[in-house]
Amino acid sequence: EPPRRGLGHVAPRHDVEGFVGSFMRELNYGQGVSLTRSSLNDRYLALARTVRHHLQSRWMAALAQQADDQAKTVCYLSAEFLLGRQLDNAILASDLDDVVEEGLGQLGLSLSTLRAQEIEPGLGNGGLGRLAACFIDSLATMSVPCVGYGIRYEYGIFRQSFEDGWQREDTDPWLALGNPWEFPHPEHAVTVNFGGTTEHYEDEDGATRTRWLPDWDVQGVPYNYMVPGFRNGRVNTLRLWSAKATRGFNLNSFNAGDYVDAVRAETFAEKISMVLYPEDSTPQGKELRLQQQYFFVACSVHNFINQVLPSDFDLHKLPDRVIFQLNDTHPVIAVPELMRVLVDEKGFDWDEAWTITQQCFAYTCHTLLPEALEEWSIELMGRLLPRHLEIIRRIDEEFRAEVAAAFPGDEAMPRRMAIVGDHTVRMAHLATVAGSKVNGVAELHSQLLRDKVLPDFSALWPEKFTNVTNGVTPRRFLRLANRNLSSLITEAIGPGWVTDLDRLRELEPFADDPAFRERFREVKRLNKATLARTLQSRNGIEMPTTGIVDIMVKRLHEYKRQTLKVLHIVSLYEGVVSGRLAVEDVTPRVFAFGAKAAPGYAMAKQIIGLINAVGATVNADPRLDGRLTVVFPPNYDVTLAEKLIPAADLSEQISLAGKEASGTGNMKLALNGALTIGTDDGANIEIRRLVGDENFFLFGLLEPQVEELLAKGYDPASYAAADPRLTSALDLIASGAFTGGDASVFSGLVDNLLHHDRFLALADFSAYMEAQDRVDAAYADPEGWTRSAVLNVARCGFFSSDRAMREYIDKIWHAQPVVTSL
Ligand code: 26W
Repeated sequence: EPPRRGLGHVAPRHDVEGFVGSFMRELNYGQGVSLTRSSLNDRYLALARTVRHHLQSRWMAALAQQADDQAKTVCYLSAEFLLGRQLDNAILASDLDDVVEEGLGQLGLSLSTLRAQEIEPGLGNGGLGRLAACFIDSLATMSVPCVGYGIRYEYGIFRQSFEDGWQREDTDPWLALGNPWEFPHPEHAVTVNFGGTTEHYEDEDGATRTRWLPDWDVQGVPYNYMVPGFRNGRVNTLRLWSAKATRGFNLNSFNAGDYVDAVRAETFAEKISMVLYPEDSTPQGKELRLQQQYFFVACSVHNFINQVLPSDFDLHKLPDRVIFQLNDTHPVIAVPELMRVLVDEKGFDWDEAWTITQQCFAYTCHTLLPEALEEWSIELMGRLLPRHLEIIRRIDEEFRAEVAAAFPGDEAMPRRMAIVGDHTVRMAHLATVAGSKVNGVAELHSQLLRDKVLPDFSALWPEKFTNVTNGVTPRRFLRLANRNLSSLITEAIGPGWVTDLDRLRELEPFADDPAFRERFREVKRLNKATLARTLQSRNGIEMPTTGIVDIMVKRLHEYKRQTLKVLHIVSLYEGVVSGRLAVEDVTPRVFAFGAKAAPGYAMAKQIIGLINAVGATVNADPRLDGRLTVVFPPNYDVTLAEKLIPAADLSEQISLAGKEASGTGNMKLALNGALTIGTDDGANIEIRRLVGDENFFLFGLLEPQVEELLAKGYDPASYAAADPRLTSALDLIASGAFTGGDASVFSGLVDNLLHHDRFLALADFSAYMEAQDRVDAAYADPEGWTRSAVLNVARCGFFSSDRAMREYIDKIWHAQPVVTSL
């Protein structure tokens, strides 16, 4: 390829010789070491920088073009982006696989050794953060202008280890060895204000206006990340903000003579982006978290308006050029922030600003748990963001007047719908009032959102509510994570599926081809062997590679019901030990778990302790003849997911119906040829409809039945009494059989199940056991099982995040793809 000096940059050479030269220059002059003296980390960094050149050159072209064209940009505001490792995705996107493999080979280096050196950016908790990463991947691949905006946490999600089976948390110093994927731009730092008071004043035209007199500030320094499309020449930007003390801040204290105070001020300011909050369902109402939220949102709004848009841009036309998508309520403070900028800083009338603001936002809700809906105390909001609280109050007053007019005589309605409650600001209400659209993340979730979570709002504005079922990126979770299956698919139907996942349908006829099925089984065998090697070297875990690989990977939460899975395992164990089951009749299985518990969630940590205790006992008991194995590798993350998912035969999606908003692990597993055992919940419903009842193991109460049971009074002990297997399993746990005879360790957990069981695990136990019998029966017929597995792959194209993005574009954003000239 010739250099393209006309664009102001030189494209790197896309051949082996060019790669080797560039790699050696990075090693020698970037890292300052010779090949012979270089460490593994030196080599990884040199490789990463060599690969990134190929994206950078596209990136510069994309940025130059973005400034020229008038396209609408999607600003995806998210407190979390759970990206996973970058190297392989960058190599894939720039079509460098062969060049890198060959080039490193010439130097006597191996790609697999170097890629293992990368520490993944764990800047998210789970589903919501990973979804954001999938969405920006799809938008880049579809050439839609998008900027992802978030926080560059210095410490991502904690590192989990087990001590005697109990979770221990350590910090995640992911930046310690250098990060070749980010580009800091301190010259574009944004000042963010906090605290203080507001005052009214008269402007030149005699109008009364308000200004904010803050009493402290920090700087947000942007760090840009490349978000490459799949071989389409498009590279979008993810802009993560890092907090720095402002110079003025330090100087004031310094002049006052207190040097130590000045240094303290610095750490105070920089604390804002220090650490990701590890709760993913129960907001803690912590001041620092509100600071984080306002910090990144204020930086992002400012950046888009003042640094991305042309300087002469007429802000009346803002809705033509931007949509701010709110990833749950975490960035909702952006709503009063945009109002403040338009009204206080740009001199807009209130009504005019509100009309614009409402068109610029849309809100995605990711939960159904009432305790997960964020509310901030009025006192805290007033102390930290006094002007924003005023703005929220005015929005609230006008909104309540609108409600009163729409429902005359109904006095309870405006009170129920209020944004500002007695003591708190309800962020979901603010998001719903401000957003042009509100969406849930799977069909059932969107319906329950309308009917149960925000019924008054959907009565007032039925057309505001919509559904977009989640999706996952086929690049990372099929093409990269499962190269064996990808090759088999491509051999059968060509490579087009990578960007057009519906084409997996063309695999359907192969489900009836015995030779194809045998090759499909060979892929699973290889993937299981790879997983076993990974677990061995990562944790010294011994994993058998025969039998059903039965996987449950997701955050630890009672509603997701890892306990139900444990009760199944304990029941099988108890059955064999008591003689109720003949060991020869037990289908060999590996039960694999991956799950982190929020550090403050005591019951979740108990459940982790229980899984490990049961695992230790079951794995060591010779009476089981090695047929049941529990593996629970610590620190489940995106990197481990990419190894577990391709090896799975069975996908456990067993949340209580009506509680899991969507799930996305369920999609990744089905797409990789695992069969699902699942409840009628979240996206499971859509998976089952697509793959067909006969290729899905459904069990459990339906959502309306859950409601009914709870309404008439749920007595978990009666379910335990009604199923002797359940009685025995609970008794065995309570007896101390898994804790060296100490009955006290899990007594709280068992009591909770027998007397509270908020998520109806006992009510669904018998149905779950019966479904697991169906699984065993199906697995006994390898041809039938493989046929179902192939059909799962063939029929899950719908769950591509490309499709999800198309729906957001059509229903919510009305944005257009932009053609990047290569
Ligand atoms: C601490 C407050 C809090 C509350 C909720 C933090 C984070 C959350 C998230 C909304 C939790 C979350 O990740 N939800 C998951 O979002 C996925 C993507 O839409 C869904 O697939 C999961 O079902 C949902 O649990």
